[in-house]
Amino acid sequence: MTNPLTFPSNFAFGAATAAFQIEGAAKEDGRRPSIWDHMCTEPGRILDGSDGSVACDHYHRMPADVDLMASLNLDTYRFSTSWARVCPDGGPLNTAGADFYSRLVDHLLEKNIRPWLTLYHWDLPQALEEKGGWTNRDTAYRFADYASTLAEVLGDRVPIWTTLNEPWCSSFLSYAAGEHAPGLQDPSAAVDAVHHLLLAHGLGIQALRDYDSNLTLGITTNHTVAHPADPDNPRDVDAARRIDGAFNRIFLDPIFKGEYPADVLEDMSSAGLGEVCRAGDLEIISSPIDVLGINFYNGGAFTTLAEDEPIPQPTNAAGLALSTPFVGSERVVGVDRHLPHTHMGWEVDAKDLRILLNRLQRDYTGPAGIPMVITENGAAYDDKPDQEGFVDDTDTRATYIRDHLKAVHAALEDGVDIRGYLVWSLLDNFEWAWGYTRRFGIVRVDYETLTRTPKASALWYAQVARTHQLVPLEDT
Ligand code: IFM
Repeated sequence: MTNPLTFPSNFAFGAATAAFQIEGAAKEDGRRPSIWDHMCTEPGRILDGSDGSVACDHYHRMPADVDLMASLNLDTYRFSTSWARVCPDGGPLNTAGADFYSRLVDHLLEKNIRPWLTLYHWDLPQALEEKGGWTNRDTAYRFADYASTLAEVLGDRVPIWTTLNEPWCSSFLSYAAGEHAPGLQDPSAAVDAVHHLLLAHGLGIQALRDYDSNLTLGITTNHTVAHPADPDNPRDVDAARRIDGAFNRIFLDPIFKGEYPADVLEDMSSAGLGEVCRAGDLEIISSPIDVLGINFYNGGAFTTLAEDEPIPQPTNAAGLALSTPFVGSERVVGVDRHLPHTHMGWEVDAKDLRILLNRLQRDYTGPAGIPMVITENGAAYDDKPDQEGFVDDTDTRATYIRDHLKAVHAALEDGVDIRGYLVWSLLDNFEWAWGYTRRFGIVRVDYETLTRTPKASALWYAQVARTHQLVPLEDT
């Protein structure tokens, strides 16, 4: 029998969540509505018609949830703060709201769990959306104020800060496709949002750096590996180039190279990418960071439809008509690679993660001399609990995580500087347009009783976190 793969002793093993997806307490202690509260009131937006008013009730169950993390041997917990709770309506500090995060951080530190804070995981205060949201340049400055305000409260105890989670989702999926809040279907709004989100990131980094130059600062971006459906077909090669541009390079080139990629500017010229960029913005956006967070779920193969082929009509989870997320051509579509799929319909191919990590180090983090951390990776499966509420997800979620950890290990052996892996997610939670119908947790949440029950994946992952070895699944 071969020895299990071993990770470095200082490699972080943890879990990630986001405020809107788990907290609930939507109207407590001065919290005001976010764009997601608003989105949930609109018919047809959320598959099961649910909302975030209770979610996992983490706001009231936080100490027990932290104890649960400790029992699973997690050394790092990545959470997001709700802007609408900390600075309601995008205004000044709401002490009662910020106190929740102060208690969370204290509890984590008591349990020797490193707090990793994400400032923006998609829940913009609705009051700011009503002034244009991310299409309004001013939102970037309000974000910097929010970053400084929260640094005054938590900067003495939180060592790692992420500005934005997955700006692709908060721009293209939110302002062009219309699947995510605020649900617009306007490519011009989306490309303006891209720029203002990047500007917010840069201003946020500067504000946090001014507060304390010793903080570890970064951003989390979600990436895909775009394969041409047929590498010998120039149309497919071009489709893959566009997807790579729209998902990967449009964010990473400004952050690491201080420029938008020329081909993406060209692809998205009809929507006006870069038109809202002012002198000095790209210097702000490329302010140095200390770590790049990578969220990875799937790669894909792409082709360009011929002129006479109809463009498929995208819909949201509930069947509502959407627009394409916009990659500079609505004719670019994904091609089925006949791989296994998760409950999200996303194909599973862990090899793509290794390819991605090598590429990102080569093109971005290597030249900048900074490490990466996998800030999200995991999978939704249609769990079937037994009578005690226990889910044996050994053959599904645990296998997915094991295979992706193998890919991370392979990338480490390739020489890629990766410092940790945070599973998405600690708990089953509100999966945006899918409501509570898709379960990503390694811990099951019974939404009737709010009872938490670690799944087989959690018990196995706890052993990996404790030993830093990829212990065989059958040993759990
Ligand atoms: O649930 C989301 C999370 O909020 C951001 N990254 C992807 C996850 C799964 O869709």
